[in-house]
Amino acid sequence: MEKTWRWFGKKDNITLSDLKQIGVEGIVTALHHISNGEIWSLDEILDLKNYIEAAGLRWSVVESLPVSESIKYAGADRDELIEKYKISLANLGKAGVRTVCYNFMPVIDWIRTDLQKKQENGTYALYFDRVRFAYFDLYILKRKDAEKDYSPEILEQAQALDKTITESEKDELIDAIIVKTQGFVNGNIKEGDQNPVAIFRRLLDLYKEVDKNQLRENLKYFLEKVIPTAEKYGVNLCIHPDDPPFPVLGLPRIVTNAEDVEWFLKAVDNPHNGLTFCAGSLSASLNNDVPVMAQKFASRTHFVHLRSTNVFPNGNFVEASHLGGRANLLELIKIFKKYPHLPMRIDHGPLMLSDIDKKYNPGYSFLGRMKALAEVSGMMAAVEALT
Ligand code: DNO
Repeated sequence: MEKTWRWFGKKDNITLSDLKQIGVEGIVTALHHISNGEIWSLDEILDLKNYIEAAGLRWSVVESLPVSESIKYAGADRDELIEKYKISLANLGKAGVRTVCYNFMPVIDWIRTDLQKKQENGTYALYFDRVRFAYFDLYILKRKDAEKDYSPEILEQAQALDKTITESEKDELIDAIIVKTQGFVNGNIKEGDQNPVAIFRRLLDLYKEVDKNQLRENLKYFLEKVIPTAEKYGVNLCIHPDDPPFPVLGLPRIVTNAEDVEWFLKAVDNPHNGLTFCAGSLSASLNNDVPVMAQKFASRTHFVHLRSTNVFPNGNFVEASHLGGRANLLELIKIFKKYPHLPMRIDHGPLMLSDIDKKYNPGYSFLGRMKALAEVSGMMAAVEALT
């Protein structure tokens, strides 16, 4: 696998020469300044590509070329947006940037309730707490009929939380779930937006009539239109699994388990229609055996995210060390070893040491990811030598 790193563009405080020093080979990035739904011009793509190459690196993967909400819920302007998406894909192919990650999760890109959960060793990890999430849904969002989606125990614990939670803790929860995790990945809500909860409610409303089958149809419709362009320009598209891989906020989910991936790969059975194998996302469901899934889908995997989680008996999960947790990265490295050019990035890392006050995007601090890259590089070297 090729060692890549998610870099947020020229404004990222982590520079390309920093990355060169720590053994990164390829860059994962996006034209973050272009709004969702707008065309990525060849000039803009080439400008960034040349900048990356001048530092002795290559632009290996686009993460993400975002899919507009209207394509996901089949809004009136979806065909127009799909045409723009095809132009961006063609421009990427012409520029020689040939791996493109995206996701098809309605409204919200990825979800955590706690962005700095203190760990026993003093570092901080990203965390998902079922009660705090239910609290957000029931007491902050006040989603209609939400109580039907939770067990009596969770409802009771959420009610208890309501008695103790402070206003600033509520704001922190809103910030974690729908603001800080979203803006930097070209999501729907950014820091500074007024009344994010109201924006979020309006977005959820767009999916009132969309169930899982309808979402699958909308994805298939999109793929049938874009895959021929991807094929023509030699681009590999790779969908990112849903994070977390279980139902949230009454929204349909699209890629959560092996059955979903099988459906997806068959829906448009073309090698350019592939998967981002995000080990961390998939590992957060106890129903997923991550190495078994990797074995099954390796040949249609175009991009790998290495990360792991620990899932607790109550369903809460925490991001684990890259050497531990239930994703089993060592096994994954053995499986993906067959593909020397397959881009792999370290996904998230612990927040630690002098990075704590540096305000990196959640999950994307420098030292924690550098440590994880060193651990993964060690595992890769051992697998190479011993198998
Ligand atoms: C968060 C990531 C997501 C993911 C995008 C892919 O750290 O898992 O932002 O990269 O959803 O489209």
